[in-house]
Amino acid sequence: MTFIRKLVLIAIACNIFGAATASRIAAQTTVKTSATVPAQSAEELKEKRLEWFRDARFGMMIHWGLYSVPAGEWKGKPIAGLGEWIMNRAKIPVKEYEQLAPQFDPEKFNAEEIVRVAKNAGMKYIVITSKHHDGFAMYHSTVSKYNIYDATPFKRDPMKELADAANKAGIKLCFYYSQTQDWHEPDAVGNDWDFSADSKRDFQKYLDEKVKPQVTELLTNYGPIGLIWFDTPRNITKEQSQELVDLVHRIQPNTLVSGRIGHGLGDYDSAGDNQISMSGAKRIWETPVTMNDTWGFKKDDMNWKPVSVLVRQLVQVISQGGNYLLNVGPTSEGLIPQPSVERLAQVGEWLKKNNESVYGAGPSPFPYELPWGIITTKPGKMYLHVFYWPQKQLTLYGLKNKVRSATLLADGDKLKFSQKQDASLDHSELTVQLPTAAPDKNDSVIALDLDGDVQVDTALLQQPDNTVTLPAFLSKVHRSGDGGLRFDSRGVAERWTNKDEWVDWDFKVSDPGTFDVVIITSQQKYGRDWEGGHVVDLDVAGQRLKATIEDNGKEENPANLYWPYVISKAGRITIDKSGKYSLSFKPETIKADKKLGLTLVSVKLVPAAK
Ligand code: FHN
Repeated sequence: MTFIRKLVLIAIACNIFGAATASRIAAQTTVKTSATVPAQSAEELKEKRLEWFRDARFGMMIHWGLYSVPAGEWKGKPIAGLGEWIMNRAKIPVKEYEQLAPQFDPEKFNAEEIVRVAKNAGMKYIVITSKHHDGFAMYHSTVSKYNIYDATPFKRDPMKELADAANKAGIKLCFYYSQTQDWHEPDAVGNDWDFSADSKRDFQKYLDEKVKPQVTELLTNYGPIGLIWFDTPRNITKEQSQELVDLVHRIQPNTLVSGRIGHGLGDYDSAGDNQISMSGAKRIWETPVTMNDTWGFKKDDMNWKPVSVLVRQLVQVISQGGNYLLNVGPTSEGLIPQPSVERLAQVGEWLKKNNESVYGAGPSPFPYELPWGIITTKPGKMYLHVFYWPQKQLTLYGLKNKVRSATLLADGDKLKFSQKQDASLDHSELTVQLPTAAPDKNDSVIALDLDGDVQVDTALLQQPDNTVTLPAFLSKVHRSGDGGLRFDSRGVAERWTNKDEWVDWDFKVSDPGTFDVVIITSQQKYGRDWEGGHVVDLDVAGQRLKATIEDNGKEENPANLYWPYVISKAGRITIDKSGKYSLSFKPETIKADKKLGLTLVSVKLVPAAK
């Protein structure tokens, strides 16, 4: 920041905050930025601020703002899309949208009750919209009168009330803040219906005059803040993202900055909305998830996810080393919708019985999911989360440890088990005897007590149901030129438009036979878009197949509900002997009329029906 800009900022601050705040900001601007802090201590500071976040695992996101008043309907018409996007979707002029403020009087807002619901669900932090893209501050801001205290009849500061309640309950309070999109401001991003797209915008002015002073208020007036959840980086430059990161860390060195600050400058990675990673993420990460289809309240959105899906997603995120941030959208009265309250209570019930397998638990030692579910770990312990309860017994391949005991976590019942090793194939097998009915319809957890730290065969193994699944994220990618193929935050290969890029895998077969080869691709984005017609060549254990990617049926994945998988049949092959094999997958032609190209979730070898 230039000296002149600092002076301007201080002058502006004098006008809008009064002298005390201005001198505080002036003092802050003279503190060294992180660029001058030695690299090691910056890393140490980051590790320190990540401590609570690593343990938290489960948080509540709250999208609450003026948009809860129209609740998805404008001038008698339902507006498609997300509830909090109504101003943008219906192109509501600023002056009209502002008229929602006098109608917003959320008298039933009860911070203690919200915190109680979160705590009872097992959540450890709350991230609430202090300002979403509509630009309306949900706290008493002195930067702009466009805030809940000054512009509504409510005349309370809900963020202050939440800060007090969260503090009392030992829950971390965190603020969502939309740093680029602000449809109320002519210099910000997003509103091209009031302020024409080609009108001159001074984004830096908006950053200096609204964003930075408001973020300063949020970090100054509400006690310790766990993190600032910046969102939609859009056009922000790396320097501007860095300015915000530095501002946050300067005021509260222990406050985290979300991955969506942009340019990889966040303290942790944010997955795409509702995207649950199936691949081992390298950095600490978090995924935000809606409980129905919207974030902000919409009166006609009744598409509530069942508790089984919420539990499964939570466990899946944890088994990949991430945090699960589950959203609620309170009404204009300030109430969390009842279907959300009920689901959170049930997730909390499940967690109370199975918390040992969640909090403090590490990721699965296997790089892939298993046919019946997924795994979390602790030193000397493995937790089998069984979503699909097998008949009579559950078999696990590849565990090298000796198992000392197998216990149903929810009721402490001991289960019988046996183990076998085939040294010639380097193949190990554990079989656990099961009661007929699943003890928990959402997720029954079997705790294995092991003879030491978990050790497994991480090669791609044929599974006890005899299928071989080769996930795209575990393939070796052969790049060509600049390449385009990348993996989205689910672990699905996308942007594959260059036919010279190809992938292959090595895998182990323990039970040979005849297999149908199936290619799983994925619909993309919320538009459920998909492009087929690509021709691919496969070499499977030395046998050649040519296949066209076409829609031969769908497969739903409860962890990633919004992107159904598309099944394409590629043909049949036979493997005569157990052993190690490889499969290569090479595009011959890729159709990219919609610019989506080829996607790839996995290639599967499924035992052929006899
Ligand atoms: O545009 C926003 C959306 O309204 C919502 O806040 C989500 C939550 O992750 N973030 C943005 C879209 O990714």
